[in-house]
Amino acid sequence: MRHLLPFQLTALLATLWGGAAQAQPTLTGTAPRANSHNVAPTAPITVSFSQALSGNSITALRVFSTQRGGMRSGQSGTTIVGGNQLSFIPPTSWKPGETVRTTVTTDARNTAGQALAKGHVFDFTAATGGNGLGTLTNVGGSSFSMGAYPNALRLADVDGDGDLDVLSSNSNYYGGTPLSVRLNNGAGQFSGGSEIPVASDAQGSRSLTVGDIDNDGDLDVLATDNVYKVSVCLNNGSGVYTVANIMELGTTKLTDLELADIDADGDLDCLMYGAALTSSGC
Ligand SMILES: [Ca+2]
Ligand SMILES: [Ca+2]
Ligand SMILES: [Ca+2]
Repeated sequence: MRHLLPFQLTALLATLWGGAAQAQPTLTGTAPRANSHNVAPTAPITVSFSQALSGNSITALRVFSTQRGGMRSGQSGTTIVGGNQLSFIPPTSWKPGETVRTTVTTDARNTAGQALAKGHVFDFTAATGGNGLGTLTNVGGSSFSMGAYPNALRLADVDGDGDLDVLSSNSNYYGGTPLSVRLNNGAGQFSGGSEIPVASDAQGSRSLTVGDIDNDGDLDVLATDNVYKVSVCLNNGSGVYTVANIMELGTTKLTDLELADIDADGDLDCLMYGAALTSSGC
């Protein structure tokens, strides 16, 4: 039998080591950290990985505002790859107290083309202003009309002008319209008479949620009736909504719903609850 000399063995091991498959990249940290509160209004989002990323990994970072601009990344701001970090720099401040939802998808790849093993989702909350003591002061203000008997309210900048507008799901015991939108003039005064004919039963619309479900940079609306229907309303960017779809979920007697990227693939999914728990992709 022929024996390998020591230098020959060393060369063989080096060859084997050099040919071994590189591990997939892993996510090692985020800034802001998941579930952080009091995040600075203009804070960038930075995700760190175990390896340097390829340049086309910029599509892996998806940033969803719940109050302004909907899908921020890819629509506004700048996403950059730098070594083992992927960052998003917002062009406008986060809204005070808003929840920002972030997904890192498996589009993140190392320079050898290997994908992140699994997607990752994290949220943070932007800092609020004021004195931070929870003291509210009545400064007067004006009243305004929504549809009759609102069941639920949401604040979001639906027309993209930088101020928060208001939406309500309404009962329609007396024939009112089930979903109302009122626009802010920037000074906290609301006007307009936009009424959206979402699906409703005898008790109107029970609840609503806001998110950018078509990834075009504006905030869309999902609204439930009181039984089993969910209306999908798409925004034209100016706060004008069209009912694009009505989902029928069976006899679940819906109570509330929420949008979040449940499967970490970069789009918002919808979780609804009522008499029975039902989840559905949007
Ligand atoms: Ca607005
Ligand atoms: Ca949208
Ligand atoms: Ca998803």
